[in-house]
Amino acid sequence: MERTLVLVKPDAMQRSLAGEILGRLERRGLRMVGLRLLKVDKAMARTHYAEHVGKPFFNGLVNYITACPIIAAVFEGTNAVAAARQVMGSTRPTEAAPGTIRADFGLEVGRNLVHGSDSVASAKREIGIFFAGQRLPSWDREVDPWVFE
Ligand code: IDP
Ligand code: MG
Repeated sequence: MERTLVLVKPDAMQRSLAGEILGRLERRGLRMVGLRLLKVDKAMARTHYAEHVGKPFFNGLVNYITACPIIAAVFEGTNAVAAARQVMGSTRPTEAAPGTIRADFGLEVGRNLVHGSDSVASAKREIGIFFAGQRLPSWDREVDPWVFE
């Protein structure tokens, strides 16, 4: 069982696509185990995107991710890291496969709607940034959704 960090980025929030995006990941079979609405500050953005420091798009990326409240979610499931990125599609929306979030809702790499951790190690690091000190709940006692006791 893996966990991955998903961000519904500001363009998706402003376009009211949060439910659509979380819904696609949910319907794939990934389980939500963490959920937060927050406004990312510049320091948090720089920490989260540390691997991109010095790249030409870095300042734009920080301005983008800090623009308005976003949703941070942790999804859990078999190969959750790869499964979430598969639902999202390639970084550049015009190279993403039809049926993926990035292809279906956008064109611009700088407005690609969603973030997903790129490895188990990245997921661990990023969940630590967005859910610091929080105990994520477990799904170990599910009820039968069709039975009322
Ligand atoms: P990923 O989000 O698919 O993992 P990364 O290469 O890690 O892609 O890049 C992080 C984010 O930085 C992208 O999702 C996108 O928002 C932004 N980004 C990446 N490359 C460019 C670019 O060439 N121009 C503008 N923004 C970019
Ligand atoms: Mg990345």
